[in-house]
Amino acid sequence: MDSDKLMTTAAPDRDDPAARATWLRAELERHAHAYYVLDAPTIPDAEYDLLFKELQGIEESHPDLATPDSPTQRVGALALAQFAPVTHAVPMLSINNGFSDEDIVAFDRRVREGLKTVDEVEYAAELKFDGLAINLRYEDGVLVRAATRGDGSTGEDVTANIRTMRSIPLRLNTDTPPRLLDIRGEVLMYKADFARLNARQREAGQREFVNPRNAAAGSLRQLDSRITAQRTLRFFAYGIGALEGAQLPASHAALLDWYAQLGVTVCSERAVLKGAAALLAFYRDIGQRRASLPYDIDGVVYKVNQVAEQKTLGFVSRAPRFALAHKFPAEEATTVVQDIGVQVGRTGAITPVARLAPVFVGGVTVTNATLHNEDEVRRKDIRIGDTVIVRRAGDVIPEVVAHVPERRPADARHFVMPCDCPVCGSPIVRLEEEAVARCSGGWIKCPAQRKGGLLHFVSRRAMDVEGLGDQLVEQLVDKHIITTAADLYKLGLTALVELERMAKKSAQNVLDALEKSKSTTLARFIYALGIRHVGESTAKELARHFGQLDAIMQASPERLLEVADIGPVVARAIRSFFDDPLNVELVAQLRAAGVHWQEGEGSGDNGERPLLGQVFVLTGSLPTLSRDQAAALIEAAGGKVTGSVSKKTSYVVAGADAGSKLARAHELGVPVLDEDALQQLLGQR
Ligand code: 5U1
Repeated sequence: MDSDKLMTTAAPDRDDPAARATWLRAELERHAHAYYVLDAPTIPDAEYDLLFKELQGIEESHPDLATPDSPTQRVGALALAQFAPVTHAVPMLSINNGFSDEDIVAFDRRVREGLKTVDEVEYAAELKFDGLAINLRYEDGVLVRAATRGDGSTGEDVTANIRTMRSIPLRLNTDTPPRLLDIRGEVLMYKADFARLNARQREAGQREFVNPRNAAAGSLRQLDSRITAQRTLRFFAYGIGALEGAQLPASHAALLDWYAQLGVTVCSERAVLKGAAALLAFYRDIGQRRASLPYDIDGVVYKVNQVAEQKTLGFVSRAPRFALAHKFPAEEATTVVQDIGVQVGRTGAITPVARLAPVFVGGVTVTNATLHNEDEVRRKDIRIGDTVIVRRAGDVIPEVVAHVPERRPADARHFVMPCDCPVCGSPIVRLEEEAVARCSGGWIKCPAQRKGGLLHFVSRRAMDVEGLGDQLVEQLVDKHIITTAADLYKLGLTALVELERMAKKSAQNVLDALEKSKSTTLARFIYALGIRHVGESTAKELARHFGQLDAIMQASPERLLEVADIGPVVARAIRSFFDDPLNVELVAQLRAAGVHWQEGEGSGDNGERPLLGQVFVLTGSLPTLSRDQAAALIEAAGGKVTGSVSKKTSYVVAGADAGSKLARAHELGVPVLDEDALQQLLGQR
């Protein structure tokens, strides 16, 4: 591609469809080339989808403007010259997208019309992986070629690289292999492998990857397959191309089961469902668990399950009529950095924050995104004025992922870390061994640290004081009504009702919540203290090991090191917290205010943990326990709670309205417990 194809021209008005269509084609071509060929995306997928839809709309309403070379008429972009081209025996098609419930209902209606039926249609539902589509060719059961999708007709030969992937069998697990089998699916990188790879890249002073998809693409399209071999890539099969010498299974679900028998990985997050309502329930269930899946997905896919019905429905120009990708709100979007400010955390950590032109991402409008720390700003080279890719995945704080080099204005400005805390004016210091700069004021001097500490203390997983939010804490600190967490328990109705937006009823609710919070657990109390490096699970381990607060407060670093998961840094942080007389005084005041918990005998070791090694999945509403309570009981007994059902799941605990997880448990033969059975299991302790 010549370099002037990389230039952007100004967008013509929408009221000039001919010029607009020409411009859209050039834009889409340019972005597709960057995405498919260069692995250097210039816009997020969602923006690309919008441009594509707009062009499709123009061509539909003005058929005379449609051209044979339009991106709507073909799939993807050209293959790179360095890899040998491979012509796919059966083209690798694309898939149509749906975004709203209405799109899914309309898809289901079209399918029923196409099949001339009023009955509910059977669909196979699965995940839409955010990776790279690949064709694996097996001849007489032996892997002979692997090719990327390329433009759908011709891809690139990546056999040498694919062979390095342990998850892909070099020979199919059967004595009667088909003469020819083209297996289609996605190569991707797990989020944890991506984080590890980027850490290695950073240590080696090499370029980091923007996201797991780019890392997977970069790894697969290495000319030196020894580099690919060092990267952990995975494969999930979801389709078929050519097949000779075997009977095609009668349904999509049966095809995937066959693949699994042949030793080819298929994802367990799939279901056979009837009708549009069940598809929407599947979408919502996966959407809720999206952030906890080990890999990135950008939606779910519905396919008419019966192959005979798929054949009846056939294809439109670039995609089958029997399938639809139901996309999630994009987790990445581009916007402009208007300024870079700093935020002071509860430990005094100074976090640079990008102030953004408002952008809709991950289902909400985002105006601030974290830049983590000074080194990150330098490493990612983010400047004021840059156009950046912002990511908001699940409930995670939005972050700036990367800047778009081609959109950097000439007057973009560097971020400068301030010398003094913007909140209390104390000097900002950065210890040599730390990545983070901190306000040196401590909570005594710095209201920001005080507010952060108090908000942490009252948070749901700590003392769980309902109704004490940001604005109330802000007022209480700014008006010097409280300084420490112990002061919270001295609050009275008179002080509270004088605050802004605080009616008598709400004030009484806050006081009731504070009173209720006094009865807590040792683990919650330790976590609430906000000791550096002591998160929820370390607090639980400390409570379990020592059983009593005084024992923790007096423990030497050596004794602390005996606790599971505690290393020298954490041990030192705990010791230095309790060496500070102000903290000892705080604990005494909290106890004097009536904060209490059941003290017990510490196990002194890893204790009796009857559910150790057992993996639980919770689904539906249990009659008496909330999910958090059930999870806490399981964890206290040594069990682990995860979000999805697999062969590794020991038990599924199901309540009312349990959804696809229960179906999956039955499918895999995983034992299902109700709340009573769970209590019995716990009661055996
Ligand atoms: N899971 C899945 N992803 N995916 C992507 N199935 C699937 N099928 C596709 C694509 C592009 O295409 C076929 C429907 C042709």
